[in-house]
Amino acid sequence: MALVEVKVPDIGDFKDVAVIELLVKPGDRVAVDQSLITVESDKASMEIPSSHAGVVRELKVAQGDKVSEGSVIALLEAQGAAAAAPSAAPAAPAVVEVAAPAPVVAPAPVAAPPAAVAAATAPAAGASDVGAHDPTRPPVGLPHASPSVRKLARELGVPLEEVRGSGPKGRITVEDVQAFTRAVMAGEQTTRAQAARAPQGGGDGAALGLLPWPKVDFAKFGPIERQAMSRIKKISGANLMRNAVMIPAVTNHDDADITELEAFRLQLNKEHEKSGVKVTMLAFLIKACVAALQKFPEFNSSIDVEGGGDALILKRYWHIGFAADTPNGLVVPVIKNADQKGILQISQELAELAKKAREGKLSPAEMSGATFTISSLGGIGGRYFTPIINAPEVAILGVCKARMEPVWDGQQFVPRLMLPLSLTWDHRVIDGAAAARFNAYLGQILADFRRVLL
Ligand code: CAO
Repeated sequence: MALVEVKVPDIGDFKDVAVIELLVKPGDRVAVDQSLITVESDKASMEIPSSHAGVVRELKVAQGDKVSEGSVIALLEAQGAAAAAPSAAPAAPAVVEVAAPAPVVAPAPVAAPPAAVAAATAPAAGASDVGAHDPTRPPVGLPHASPSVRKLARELGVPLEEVRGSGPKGRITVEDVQAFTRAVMAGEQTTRAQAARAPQGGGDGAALGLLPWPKVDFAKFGPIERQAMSRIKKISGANLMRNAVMIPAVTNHDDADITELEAFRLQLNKEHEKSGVKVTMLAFLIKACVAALQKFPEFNSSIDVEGGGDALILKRYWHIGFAADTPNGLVVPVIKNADQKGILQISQELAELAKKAREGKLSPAEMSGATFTISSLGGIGGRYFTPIINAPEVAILGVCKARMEPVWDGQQFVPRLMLPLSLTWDHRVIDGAAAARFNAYLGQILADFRRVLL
C-alpha cells in the first residue's frame, strides 16, 4: 500500500474556490473518480474526484478552505494498479451546477425574475418563522446547512447566505428554504440580487421606468401546466438578459456561396468514411471565422472593463465557442486554438464536445476562454436570426440552413448553394462598415478557401 496525495486537478479558470462540502471522511474507502469534496466559486460548483482508489487516511482540507489546481485534498492509502500509477491524470471534475458568472461590470438596473420564483414550491405546512429578512445584510461566512438543504436551495435558486437558519446553531433547514421561497414568491421579501437590480426600489422593469409585467391568470382561458426551468436555462437566461440589455448590438445579414465548399465537404466525408470523422459546415465556418478574426482583430477583442472601459484587449489566440443545443438547454463548448488545427481535427473535437454537452459532461475548462462564438442552426433550418453576443466577447455569428437559390451571374440565373450568415456585433467596439467588411470577407473565404492564403 502506498500513501498518495490526491490533488485538485485542472479546474479551468477557477482559483481559490471554497470547499463547501466534504463528501468523505478518514477511514472511508473510495474508488477512482469518486467525488471527494465539492467546491464552489461564483461561477460554478463542482465535485472533485479522486485520482486513486484506496482508503482515506487524512483529509487535508476543511469546509470553508480555499483551494486551487494542485492543492492537496487528501492522503490516501492507494490500492492496486492505481497505487502503481500515481501520475495518472485525474478525471475532469464533474460540474454539478453552473451558477451565473459574476457580472463584469456593476449590475445593470434591469428587470429579471426573482431567483426563487423560478421554482414551483407548494407551501410547506408548519414551516418555521424565519424572522425579518434584510437583503442589505452582507454575507457572513458560509451558510450552515446540510448537503441536502444546499441541493434543494440550488434547485430552487435560493441564495442560502440570505436565509436565516432556525435550526440548532442557526443551521438552515428545509423549512427555512421553503419559507424563504414562499416569501419571495409572495413579494413579501426581496433577495439581495433583486435589491441590487432595482436600486430605486422598483419591481420588474421599474428601475428602467417600464410598465409592470402583465399579470394574467392563464388558467382562466384554458388548461395550463407549470414547468420548472432547467438550471442551465435559468443561468443562461440571466446572462442573456444582461447581454441583451447592456450591449448596443446590431446584426448584419449576408449570404455566402458555398456551392464548391459543400462539394468538397461531401468528397472529404467520402474519403474519410472509414475514419469515423464526419465533417460538417461548422468546421469550415470555424476556420473561416479565424481567418476573418485575424484580418479584423477588433472582432477578437473585449472591452477592458476592469481597466476603466476605455481600451480594448485584443486577444492573440483564437478560441471559438459554438452553441450546442442540449436537452437541458444551451451550452457553449470551446474549440481552443482553432487557428492551429485542421478541418479534420476540428470536426473530431466538435463531435466530442457536442456529445459531452448533450450528456451534461462538459468541464468548466471546456466552456471557457472563447474569443468569438458561432451559433449554427444549419442542421435545423431557418433563414436568418439575431444571436445575442456572449459577453465579454464583442461579436457572434449566427448561421442558418444553406439552400439552393437562383443567383444572377451577370448573364443568367444559376443555381448556387447559399449559406445565410447573421453577424451580431457590439457597436461600442465595431462600426457598421467593419461588420459589413467582416461578413464580405467571410463570404469570400467560404466561396473560395484559397483566399486564406492571400
Ligand atoms: N446548412 C445545411 N445543412 C447543414 C448546415 C447548414 N448550415 N449545418 C449543418 N448541416 C447539416 C449537416 O451537414 C448534417 O447533415 P447530415 O446529417 O445529412 O450529415 C445535419 O445538418 C446535422 O448537423 P449537426 O447539427 O449534427 O452538426 P453541426 O456540426 O452542424 O452542429 C451543433 C453541431 C452541436 C452545433 C448542433 O448540433 C447544435 O446543437 N446546433 C444548435 C445550436 C443552437 O441551438 N443555436 C441557437 C443558439 S441561440 O438560442
